[in-house]
Amino acid sequence: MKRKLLAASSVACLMLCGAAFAADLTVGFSQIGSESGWRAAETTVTQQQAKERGIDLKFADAQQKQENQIKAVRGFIAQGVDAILIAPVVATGWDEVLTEAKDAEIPVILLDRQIDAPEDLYLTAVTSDQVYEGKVAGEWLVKEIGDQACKVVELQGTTGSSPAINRKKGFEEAIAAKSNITIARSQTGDFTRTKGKEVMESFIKAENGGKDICAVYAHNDDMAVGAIQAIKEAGLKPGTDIKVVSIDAVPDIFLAMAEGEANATVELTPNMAGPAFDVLEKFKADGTVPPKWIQTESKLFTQADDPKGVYESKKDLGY
Ligand code: GYE
Repeated sequence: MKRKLLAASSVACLMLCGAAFAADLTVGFSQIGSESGWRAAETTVTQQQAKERGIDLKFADAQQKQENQIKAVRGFIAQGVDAILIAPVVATGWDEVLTEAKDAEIPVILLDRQIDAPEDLYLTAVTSDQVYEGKVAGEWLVKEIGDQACKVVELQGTTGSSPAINRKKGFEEAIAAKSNITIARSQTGDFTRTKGKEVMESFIKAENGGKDICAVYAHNDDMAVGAIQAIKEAGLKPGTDIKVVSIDAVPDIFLAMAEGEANATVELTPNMAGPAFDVLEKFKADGTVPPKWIQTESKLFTQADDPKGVYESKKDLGY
């Protein structure tokens, strides 16, 4: 009788324990901070995704500092979590702490930014192709401007972060063959509205009150929104006197587009955690090793794409 019960319970376990195991995962998430609307949405979506899957998510906000991220990751290792998600603020300086996670046999998944480290130090990275995003933005401008002479000012993302490095590179590649388009000024606005506005004000001052600027390329929408404000305060028309192209596709940029004040954006999904948890659950259940890079889509939106409608469809999605 006892034996039968045991046999029956192990069959039941075979069927259910896998699912229960996946449902019992504890995952640490080292988030960068909340510098942008996109970042806030990513945090919300990650929390929603964890909840839906019964994952216990330990959240740590690094307030833009890599040292805080390293501390958080060490904390997660000490707690013995089942996996760690990191949105790495900068690309370098990760080898040591990732080796510690590897030694503790805790898989690490990178979210939304890439790093310069040996690939065996993390399970996978869920990101967009950031060089491509820059290219899409640059190609849009090339088409828009034609053969007109065009001085561009660039608002870079956080210095040393993979999106800042790659979005710059992609844009430069797209305009390389066009001698009429030049990047006159380029500076970091740290992915925030406030700094985007500040830096744009200084660009405007330096470029004949903004009259010499033909377009602003911002590495994210938040900086573009800040720049739009600066352009208006200088008495110029954003979207017309100065074209505005950026990346992320957050709801607010669609409002600006609907007003004719922004011209184009490249969409970045805030749902990096969904694909990350999918592969993590498989990895934990049967050892399936995911590809090193899970690439999310990048789609161009312009004023022709019903910005008001897109705004309505996006505004409740955790932004
Ligand atoms: O585009 C920006 C941000 O890491 C790709 O980080 C991400 C970027 C995103 O805060 O808004």
